[in-house]
Amino acid sequence: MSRTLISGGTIVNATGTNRADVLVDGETIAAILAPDSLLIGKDGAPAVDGVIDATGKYVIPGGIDAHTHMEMPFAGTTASDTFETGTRAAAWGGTTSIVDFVVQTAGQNPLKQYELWHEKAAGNCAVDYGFHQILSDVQDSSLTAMDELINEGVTSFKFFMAYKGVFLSDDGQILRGMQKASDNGALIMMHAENGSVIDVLVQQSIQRGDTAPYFHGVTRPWQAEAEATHRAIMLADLTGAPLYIVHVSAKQAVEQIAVARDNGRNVFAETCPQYLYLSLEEHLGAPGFDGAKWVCSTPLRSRAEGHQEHMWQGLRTNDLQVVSTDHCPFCMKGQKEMGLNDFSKIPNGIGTVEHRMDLLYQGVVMGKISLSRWVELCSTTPARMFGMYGRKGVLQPGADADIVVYDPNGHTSIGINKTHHMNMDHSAWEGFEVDGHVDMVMSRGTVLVDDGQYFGRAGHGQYIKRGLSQYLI
Ligand code: DUC
Ligand code: ZN
Ligand code: ZN
Repeated sequence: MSRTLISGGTIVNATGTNRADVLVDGETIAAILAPDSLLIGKDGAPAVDGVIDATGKYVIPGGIDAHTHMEMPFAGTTASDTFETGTRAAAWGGTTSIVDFVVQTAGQNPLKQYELWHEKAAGNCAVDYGFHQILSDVQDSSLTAMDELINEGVTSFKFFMAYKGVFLSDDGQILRGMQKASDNGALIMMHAENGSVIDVLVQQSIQRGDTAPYFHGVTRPWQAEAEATHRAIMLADLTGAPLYIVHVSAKQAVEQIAVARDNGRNVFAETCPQYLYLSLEEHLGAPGFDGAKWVCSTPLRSRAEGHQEHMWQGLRTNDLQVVSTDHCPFCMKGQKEMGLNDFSKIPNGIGTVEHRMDLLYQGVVMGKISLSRWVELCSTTPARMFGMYGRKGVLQPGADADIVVYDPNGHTSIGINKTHHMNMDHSAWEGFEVDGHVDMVMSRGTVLVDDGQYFGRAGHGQYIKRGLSQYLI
């Protein structure tokens, strides 16, 4: 088996940083070595097959994006990244594992859907992948299927409090799912927005003639998110199920989560880069139909109301524990433009899987989070939260050699004609110029990206059979 030394860098784990070399043997990390301590061969070179020079750079565990929707059927179309294109873009950006969502809608058998998602992903992924299951049709057979799916490594289940007629489960159905989870150890993930309220506001807005993308944000107000977040927390409390709120964007929702955690409840939450940087005013409110690029749910929030700064604060204080992307890309042409005269017909979603590591690194540059916290939010906690830690999310002997060499002195220009590999005809991040650069990406010992060149292949990525969340007792 081939041995590679990553030498001269500063290792960053969630627990701290230190100057050390990483010895990779085959697919795993064999040792973390004091700098330059590896035995030298007869020819004077280190006794390894290859050396990657990481001098002056950070060596971090590969990113884990725990919330993606590759080729997801949604709103009469399909997310534009396939497992092939989306995981390739992930690799370019230093993300070496994704957890994608199997979709069950009314009348569908979750186990059949799980098999279908395997068919979509197998042989196509550049990086490793796991699955969560969306349950939209809660009935006895779906609840029984939860047990079987857990045995398959699908240990987290997403419910929706919005999207009536498509994904929405009512409170009784959610309660039943949570009761099951409190028995079998599954983690309940929640899309927390009050769908009934939103549906009325949307209808009224369209009737008034307020049809532009901006009104997508106006008709999904923070109250709808905060109320649903509170309700989800109460339902979870009633059942004892652990709860993970996805894509939090409203500061009032964070407040609900913080109170629950302070009261000792098993409540966790993620936010996404779009809620840290983008806003209702500047992006959803862009001239003409441009705002459609940023139609996603939960929506971008008002900067004047301070939601973005509050998300950063939540990441710093651990009221929020994970940063995922909710990667769900749609092209403007033929997809977003379906809602040209009616924002409610714009497919919801933004593509970010490629840029999450860079965008969050700006938190370090701006002094909002530490280096270790960056790694914790983007890799270590996702691994622990979703039952992958030890193998993923940490640089330690025995772990998969999923490693990124990150250059803090590098620079990354984001945009459709620049560092963009996602299958989209635009970028939600066009024009972002950021400090730092993903120099080298290794997945299970194989170099996927090095110095601006791609060496990965569809089919390298393997299914991750996940365990139960390591945050549960
Ligand atoms: N939100 C999105 O923006 N897209 C897909 C589903 C979701 O919850
Ligand atoms: Zn959602
Ligand atoms: Zn999502």
